Amino acid sequence: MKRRKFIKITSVSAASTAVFANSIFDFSSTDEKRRKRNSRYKKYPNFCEICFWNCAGWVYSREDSGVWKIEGNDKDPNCNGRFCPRGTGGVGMYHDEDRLKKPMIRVNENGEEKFKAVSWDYALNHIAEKMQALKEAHGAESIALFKHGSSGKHFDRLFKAFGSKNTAGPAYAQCKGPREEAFDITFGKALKSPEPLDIENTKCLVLIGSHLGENMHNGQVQEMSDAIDKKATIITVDPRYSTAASKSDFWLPIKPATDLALLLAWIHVIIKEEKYDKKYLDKYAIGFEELKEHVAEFTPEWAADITNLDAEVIYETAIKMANAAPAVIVHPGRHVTWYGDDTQRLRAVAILNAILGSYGRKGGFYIPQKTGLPGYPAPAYPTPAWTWKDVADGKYAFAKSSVSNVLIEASRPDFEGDKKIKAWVVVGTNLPLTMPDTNATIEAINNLEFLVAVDTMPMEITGYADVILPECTYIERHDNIRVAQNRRPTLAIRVPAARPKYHSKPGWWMAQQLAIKLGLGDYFNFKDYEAVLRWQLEQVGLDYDEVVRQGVVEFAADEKKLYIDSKPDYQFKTDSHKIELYSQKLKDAGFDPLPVYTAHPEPPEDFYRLNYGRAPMHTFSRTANNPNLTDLIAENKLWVNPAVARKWGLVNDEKVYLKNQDGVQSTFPIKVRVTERIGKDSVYMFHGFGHSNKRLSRAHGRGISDSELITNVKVDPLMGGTGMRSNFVTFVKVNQAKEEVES
Ligand SMILES: Nc1nc2c(c(=O)[nH]1)N[C@H]1C(S)=C(S)[C@@H](COP(=O)(O)OP(=O)(O)OC[C@H]3O[C@@H](n4cnc5c(=O)[nH]c(N)nc54)[C@H](O)[C@@H]3O)O[C@H]1N2
Ligand SMILES: Nc1nc2c(c(=O)[nH]1)N[C@H]1C(S)=C(S)[C@@H](COP(=O)(O)OP(=O)(O)OC[C@H]3O[C@@H](n4cnc5c(=O)[nH]c(N)nc54)[C@H](O)[C@@H]3O)O[C@H]1N2
Ligand code: SF4
Ligand SMILES: [Mo]
Repeated sequence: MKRRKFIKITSVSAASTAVFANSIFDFSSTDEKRRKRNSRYKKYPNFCEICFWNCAGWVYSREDSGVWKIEGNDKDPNCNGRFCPRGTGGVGMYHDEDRLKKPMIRVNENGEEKFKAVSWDYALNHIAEKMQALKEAHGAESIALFKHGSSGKHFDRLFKAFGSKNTAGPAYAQCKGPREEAFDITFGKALKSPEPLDIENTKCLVLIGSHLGENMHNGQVQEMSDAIDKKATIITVDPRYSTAASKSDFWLPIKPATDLALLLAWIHVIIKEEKYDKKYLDKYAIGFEELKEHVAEFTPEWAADITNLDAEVIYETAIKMANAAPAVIVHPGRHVTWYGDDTQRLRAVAILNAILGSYGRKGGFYIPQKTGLPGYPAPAYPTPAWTWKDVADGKYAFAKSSVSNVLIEASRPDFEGDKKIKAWVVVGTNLPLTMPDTNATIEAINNLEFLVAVDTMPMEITGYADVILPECTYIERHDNIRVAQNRRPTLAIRVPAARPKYHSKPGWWMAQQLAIKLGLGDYFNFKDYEAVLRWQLEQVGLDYDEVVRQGVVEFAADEKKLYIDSKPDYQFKTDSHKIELYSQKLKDAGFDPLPVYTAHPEPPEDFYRLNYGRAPMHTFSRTANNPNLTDLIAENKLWVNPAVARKWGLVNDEKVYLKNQDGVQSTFPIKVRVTERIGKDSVYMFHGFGHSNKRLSRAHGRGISDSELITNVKVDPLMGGTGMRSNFVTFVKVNQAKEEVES
């Protein structure tokens, strides 16, 4: 596959990308010069941990001068040899002088709480003793593990051995959970990551709030860029004029929270005009007649009233999709926890794709291919007495993964159930900025008996910990082999390119040492992680050293398996073995078997809906202090429509505080950016800023954290996802805030 340029973000950030690239890599030099310079460094295979696309690449490093750069591996289908700016800036995570350096424990000296540096042995003994005592007093289940990213897997093993399955991450109930369940209900299979979207071959791509280009899902952004070159129709539905909207043939500036009405109207048009894939549905689907009847009344005119879109545009875009079918993708999105009825909205997305016949078809959704590796041997794991499901007590029956917010509920002082969570181990997730309603998270934390944070940086979560364990970065450690789904199966390996800086250690080592101290060493019966990887690869006939030389191992793809056309007897993994347009399963559980639009509250007068999204040059809160990336964007700004700015007398770069519908005011102020790209009913900001940990020298106090203003959380009754977009804010001018403090 050829290398492609990324879609330029905006003229400003594109220019800064160029500056950034030149300053680190000297892209301007000739290939010959680069080859010479590269040859002075040793290259080590890795896969990027700056986001969960996990692109495979090479880290260039030298014993004397340390880590120099990281770049994509040409053989990797997740990145095709190109990293995004965050990925190339990833070396900044290694170099960041604010990194956690030593294990620390919270002590109380003369009435003052402080962190004290301790030895690894001391810190780990302390944790093991606490875990053992909690297990004896309340059961192993009373300790929860919150995790995100590669290191979480090592602690997962520890927790299974210890006897707690109360492990959860934000990548489900705060992210793609509703989508996974909607696709599972409809097609019998969750989409997983990278999403198997055949954007490369599509003739029509519909983005509903997926802000590709700002959301830098590497391979998808590259394929979208290609699709645009190949004149595919791009339809973007977003209340904000996003980067994707600016590259689209149709931009539908929908009224926020009304997407389900649009989706139902699109289904209506395609059925009414008999543009659906009749042959495909006859063969593969059930419930078409019920669907047809259900959407009969959802005309474009009906939806136009609700969505503030033109009925003609709704009609025209439906026909465009149908004419491209089956080479059409109504993008399922990723961060989809918006309004609490998200699984139903994503059901409508799944149904729309189904009637277009795009699932399992060229230019639509391909059937991903993946290989496996045997797990490293371990004794049988004990069965916990209870899990999050018992806490939820029948709620969220459609959740197939653990729901983080349920475990947080069970940690709160006002939790009345008998299955209480008493302690957390938090690995690679910054819960105060990640979970909606920061204050509620902190209340839960304050009620804990014990909190361990495993992180690379001093973050909000580490500030609340009793013990902080400094992990080395992905550049300095081994981890599990990446087994990614894609058009062809691949494996990618991560090996250390440098010794861990300071006194940091890899996550696998911490989990192993804790296991030994807890008498669970049999579950971690290996010398080091290299030995684990050697063993695993050997089982499938691969040689570790050769895999390290290649970085990525590709397996032959079975082209026939990619699309279902070549398998006439294809069976879906639903109960009926068919695509379930109408869901009896939902009906039996007391939910709408077909998606129904319900109106969501609107902002009161002088309030604006709080909209948020991705900073192209950052990943959540994890990169906010990265020296390479703060060079590009150091803080978030508040997008305000010019009419709203006029009304409030706001000007560009003026700082304001925000106050939400529940009276919660932001800790820091944010600079205003007056722009036509956001409507009059909303304001917009990047998520991941507004850090309150003073040890983040570049990120502290820069911008606002959206999470603290998201106090109205609409939980999805099907699977527990936390809808975060029903919050409204108003402006508090800086001098007004001062007056309030003084009076
Ligand atoms: N308000 C709001 N909340 C959101 C979102 C939003 O858009 N707005 N997005 C949601 C989504 S989609 C997701 S997926 C989640 C993401 O939520 P998180 O995964 O919690 O994301 P981060 O805020 O980046 O926190 C990651 C933490 O891991 C640490 N870290 C980075 N690398 C390593 C490592 O190698 N080892 C260890 N041990 N730690 C490491 C970082 O320093 C940081 O503290 O947030 C969700 N929450
Ligand atoms: N640069 C960068 N890229 C990332 C990440 C990152 O941190 N940084 N994180 C990654 C992760 S884990 C995830 S989950 C994905 C998330 O990426 P997406 O799934 O694309 O994210 P969302 O936050 O759902 O989408 C934000 C967009 O939704 C629009 N929007 C807001 N309200 C509505 C509405 O009511 N209707 C419609 N139609 N649109 C609306 C916003 O204006 C914004 O453009 O990004 C991934 N990519
Ligand atoms: S998309 Fe960018 S940040 Fe994410 S894994 Fe790939 S290179 Fe890293
Ligand atoms: Mo996510």
